[in-house]
Amino acid sequence: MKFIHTSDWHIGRQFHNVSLLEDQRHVLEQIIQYITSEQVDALVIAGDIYDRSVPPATAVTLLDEVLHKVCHELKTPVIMISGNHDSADRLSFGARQLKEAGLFIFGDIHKVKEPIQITGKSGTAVNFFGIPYHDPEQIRQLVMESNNQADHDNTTIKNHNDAHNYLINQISDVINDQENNVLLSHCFVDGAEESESERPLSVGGADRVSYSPMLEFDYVALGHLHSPQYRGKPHIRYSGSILKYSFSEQHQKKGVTLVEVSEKSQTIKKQLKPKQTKIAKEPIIEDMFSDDLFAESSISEDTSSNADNISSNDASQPQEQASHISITSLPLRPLRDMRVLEGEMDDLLKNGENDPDAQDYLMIRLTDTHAILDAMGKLREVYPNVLHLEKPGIMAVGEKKALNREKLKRSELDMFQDFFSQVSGNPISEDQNQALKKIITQLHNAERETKA
Ligand SMILES: [Mn+2]
Repeated sequence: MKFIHTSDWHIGRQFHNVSLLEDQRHVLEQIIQYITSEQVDALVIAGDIYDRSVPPATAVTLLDEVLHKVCHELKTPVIMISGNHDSADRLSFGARQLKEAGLFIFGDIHKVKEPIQITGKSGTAVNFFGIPYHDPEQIRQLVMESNNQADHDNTTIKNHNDAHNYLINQISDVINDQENNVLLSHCFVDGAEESESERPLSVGGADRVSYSPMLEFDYVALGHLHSPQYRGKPHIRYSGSILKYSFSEQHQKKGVTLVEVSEKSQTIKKQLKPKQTKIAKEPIIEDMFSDDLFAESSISEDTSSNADNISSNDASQPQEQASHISITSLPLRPLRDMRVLEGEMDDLLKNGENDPDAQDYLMIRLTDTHAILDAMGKLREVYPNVLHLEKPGIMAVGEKKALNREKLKRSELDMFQDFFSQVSGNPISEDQNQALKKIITQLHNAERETKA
């Protein structure tokens, strides 16, 4: 049984006021092609389908087109959960009716115990459980509603980890570990690597959850983090976003994950421990993480900084990937890449003329040490999608100068001289220079008086 795991589509996202809709359409078409070429049995989307809880109409239309192609034309079921950017209620519109059409939307935390079973062309069946994004308050409410008095008395939900473990315990009650079970969850697994384009789930690190309760699943399709990576075990994995959504992601390799599930062998079944009725809550203590005991690596080759916490519960687990699960990354090629270029204006303009990827979304760091008039306009003549400009060259010069009043005056003078010569085409004359110095001094005096 084969499925594609993807997440963090963020349809409708704007980047520096530019709509990425065409870029998103471009990579979503590649996912549709992979469904055909890889003979995939299901498409799994682990949340953040939309970028906003109330997405623009164009975003809704694009998702509608994609789902029509996959569910209706390719007859491939789609299983999705809502992420922290989605409105679970809005995303779940028509969910009960859409099941008939092969679209399975998990947006309700009350229904985590109800898996969707999909049987692949190979004959192997897989149960998909979905945990939509939730905050601890929602789970506190859920516990209150619970008819189970023991639950009511003994469960305190203080943070995201408690909330997540509570829901996994609910699933543990019904799971059959002789079968293949896949979990979808939109959460921040502790120790995993952040990117700049994710919206924090809560302030101050209280949003982290432990991977260890998820070890009992044959595969965990995670969403939320935009860099492809795994935590704890290779099968507890983030596919990453479909596009780079910040310049800090320029070196990440975006793609989707192809997962092939075979029947569990008798050996694996026998190795399985008797089912735990409750999973111990493990407090997360960030300072404990010193070694990367599982030697995880992120697919993106970015170095993963922190190791996850290892509990005694984990140590008894086999360390390598289970043989009935095979995982492959399939790359997505963007319409326009996101890059950072650094250099002097003249060199950048020269290179830009012959750059086959001049349409890429660019952040440019200008290293020129003098001010340049309308630098953005000049660069956009060769690189039309320069979205952000930094001037470390000028900043560096500024930093070298001590910030006493005399020096400050000089740097203002320098700036104006650069500006003047670019506008007029001539260097500033001595008379003009004297007049300028006088004005700057007057301004500084006036400023000092207002402060005093
Ligand atoms: Mn996201």
